[in-house]
Amino acid sequence: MKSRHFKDIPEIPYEGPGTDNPLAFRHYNPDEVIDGKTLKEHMRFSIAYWHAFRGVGADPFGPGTINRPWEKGRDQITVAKRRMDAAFEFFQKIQAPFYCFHDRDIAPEGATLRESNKNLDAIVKHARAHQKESGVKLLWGTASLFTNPRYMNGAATSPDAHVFAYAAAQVKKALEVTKTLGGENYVFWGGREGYETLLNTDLKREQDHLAAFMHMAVDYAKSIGFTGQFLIEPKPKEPTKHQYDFDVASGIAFLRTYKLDRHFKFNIETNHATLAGHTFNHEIEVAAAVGMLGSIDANAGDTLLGWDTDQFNTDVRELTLAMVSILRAGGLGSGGFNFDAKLRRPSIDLTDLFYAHIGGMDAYALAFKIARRILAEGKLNEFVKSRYSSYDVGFGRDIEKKKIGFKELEKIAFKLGEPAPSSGRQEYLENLLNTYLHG
Ligand code: XUL
Ligand code: CO
Repeated sequence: MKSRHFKDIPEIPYEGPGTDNPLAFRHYNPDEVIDGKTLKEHMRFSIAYWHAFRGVGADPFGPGTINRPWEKGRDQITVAKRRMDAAFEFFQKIQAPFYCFHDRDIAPEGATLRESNKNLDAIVKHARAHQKESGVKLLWGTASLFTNPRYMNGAATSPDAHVFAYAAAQVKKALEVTKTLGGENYVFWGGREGYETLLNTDLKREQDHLAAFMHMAVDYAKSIGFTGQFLIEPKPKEPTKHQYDFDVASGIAFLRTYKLDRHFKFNIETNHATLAGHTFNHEIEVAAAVGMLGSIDANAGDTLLGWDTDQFNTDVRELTLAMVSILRAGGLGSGGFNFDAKLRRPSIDLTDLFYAHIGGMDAYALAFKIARRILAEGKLNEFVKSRYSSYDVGFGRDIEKKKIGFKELEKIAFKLGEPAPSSGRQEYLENLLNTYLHG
């Protein structure tokens, strides 16, 4: 690998928990073999192109603060290629095996759809060469159906069929390039697929249109031989006041209503979970319960703020709980942990990009190791199992096997009298969790 854009920063080494080198991993040892797989293969970390390489630190009160040296130049395609060179250098130095993008992150939008497609083709060619050379792979692709003003009323849920058609053409192309680049998944995050006011909105028609759009995507993917996993990324609000894919539960209802559930799993984002009033862990469990846990957008919100702050997550307790659920569900399959997280506005240095990802990767790797210990020792699982053990035998088992009804249960209730309550032991379990986290 030629070191051009991050000359002062070496490949981030693993130095273990004792190191005082801030540009080293303390817990993420990519080459460590656990159960026949390296930690790199277990974690499947991915870098989000839009934050790491298109984020400039702008907010509603002021412009960007982050100026990257590779952004200088007039010709947009030349700049896009140079930016991608920097991105692949970063992916390798941070030892992330995957990246993710929206079509418009990697290539500039042109004056016409044809021109945009042409730009995309040029950059995809460049990406392909980089992927081949570096071994870095595409975790998922997606289309930006929310940035351009044409999508201000939504894309698939726009009241204007012309906008729907334009969005369809864009997703068609995005599916093609995701396939070309070997993308393992394709994500639908419904940015602007929602409404601001019901005064101007036909909610039923909009949801019908969204479902029709997804069926078209599934059909088209099949026709071109794209075998990646489709993922829905729920979010309750922002940019619209009400987003249709509110949370995992409403996503399941939507997918089942429109007979799409066979084709989709969920990409769960921590900050979206908390915006929906749930914990990260809750969303994972809801998806896992129906076999629809797909991938993770790894970030964190701020408990005091009501918007999507997309911060790097260093909360090992929260991540350990999430990891226990993910491992119990059998892992993420073709998914991974994608750092959909951005630097704070004053974090303007190149080293900040490294510190941020090192912190996130270490926190996830540590949580993974702790969760494995929790599951191996089995105390938590045993407690939960024994809490439900009355359903393993007798009439409890008959309830689960649907062999019994109200009449028989009434007889049992008369016979057994008042049930004896048993403790939920929450405080004991919280203490137990702390022994894994802090010894
Ligand atoms: C927005 C968000 C998106 C998706 C991809 O909140 O999370 O970046 O991850 O469109
Ligand atoms: Co996301």
